[in-house]
Amino acid sequence: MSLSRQLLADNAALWRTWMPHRFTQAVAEGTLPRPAWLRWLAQDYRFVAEGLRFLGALLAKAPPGAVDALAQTLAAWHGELALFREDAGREGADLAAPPAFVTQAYGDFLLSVAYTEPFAVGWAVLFGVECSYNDAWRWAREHAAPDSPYRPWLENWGSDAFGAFVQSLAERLDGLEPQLAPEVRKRMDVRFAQTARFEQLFWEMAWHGDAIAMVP
Ligand code: MP5
Repeated sequence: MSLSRQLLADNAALWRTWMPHRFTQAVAEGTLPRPAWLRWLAQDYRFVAEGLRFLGALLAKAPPGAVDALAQTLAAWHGELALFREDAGREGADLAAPPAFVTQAYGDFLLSVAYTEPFAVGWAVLFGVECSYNDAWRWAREHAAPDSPYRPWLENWGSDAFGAFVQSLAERLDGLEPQLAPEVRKRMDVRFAQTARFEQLFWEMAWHGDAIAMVP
């Protein structure tokens, strides 16, 4: 089994929590509560904006063959911010809202990976970030009505074009496998599983808000 498939197989139970999550299911059904939509808009904007730093730090340690792909990804993430601003302006979402706990923690996690882990581990995390969103939004796209108001977002991450981009990330990851030291391979498992966990928690936050249930 290829490295990218192995990582996905090892985290299949977590992956299923957003295929669909209640949030993406409600997106598809057109029943998403407005506060959840506004919260997701503001928090995901923040995630992508902070994610630029992750990509920049990863770019600094990229091998020559990965520089173009990373620079293009950085430009794409940056371009995506305009889509958020457009929708937030129309919908009245507050893009200056403070980060939710998980948004802050996920961004900090990404930066820490970029600075402290070998490049290959950072690439595996990037693959996890993009593949999880592709899978979540592709599910929603396949189940949404043609005139869904969320169409720009369904196309942004759920389209075949985005799927092909994720596939290119997977292929580059698989290409790194023969040179991986066993301890780097192990770090990849750890960081990829953490990425999947952050994705799950991000959907939970988008749906429920930032409240933490107190154990009595
Ligand atoms: C992505 C995202 C995909 N926007 N938000 C989360 C929580 N996970 C993954 O990243 P990008 O930059 O939008 O492709």
